[in-house]
Amino acid sequence: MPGQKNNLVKKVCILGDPGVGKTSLIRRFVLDEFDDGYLTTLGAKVSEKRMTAGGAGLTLAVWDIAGQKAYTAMGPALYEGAQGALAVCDLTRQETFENLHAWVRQLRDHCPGAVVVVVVNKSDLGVVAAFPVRLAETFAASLGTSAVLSSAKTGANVEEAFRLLAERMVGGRRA
Ligand code: G3D
Ligand code: MG
Repeated sequence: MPGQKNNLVKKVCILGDPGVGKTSLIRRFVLDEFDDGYLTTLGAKVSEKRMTAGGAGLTLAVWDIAGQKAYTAMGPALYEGAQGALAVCDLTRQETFENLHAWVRQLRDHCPGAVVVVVVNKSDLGVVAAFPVRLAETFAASLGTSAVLSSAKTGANVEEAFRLLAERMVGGRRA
């Protein structure tokens, strides 16, 4: 069917502890395409963004965790049908990196095939880094994926993180 290739919709979740910058990253990425649809019963907010990846048009349905929820509080609805996730931590708080293991484990329990990209956010605060970025890179490598150092504040590497995720979901290739 003509155009079908351009109608791919991929569900992606933005995971990570409260305050790491999940909502800020989505706002930065989605810009004027921000969708205020609020699924209060599911505790999540969904924004849509059209983009091109791997030569094909696709729509990312980006699921943000509403409120200040820890991984222990997330139910299966967040993860159901997810094909990818950004696992986000905060460069200035080491525990947010430690907790990424639990976030990714929970995602994998529900969606074993989901593609993950590790995001170390708040790179603009690098002078007060609480752990070496190398640790996140090693963790990402153990998952067969990559780590991206981003700043939702300056915009650095935000588009790149989503693009890397989209390309890996579409192409199925290891990046
Ligand atoms: P969350 O959705 O993961 O809970 P938010 O996180 O997006 O709400 O961000 C939490 C706080 O971190 C916000 O500050 C936000 O402005 C800040 N923040 C997010 N990303 C960055 C970044 O890249 N750099 C810096 N310096 N700050 C960032 P407030 O003060 O509103 O709590
Ligand atoms: Mg938020």
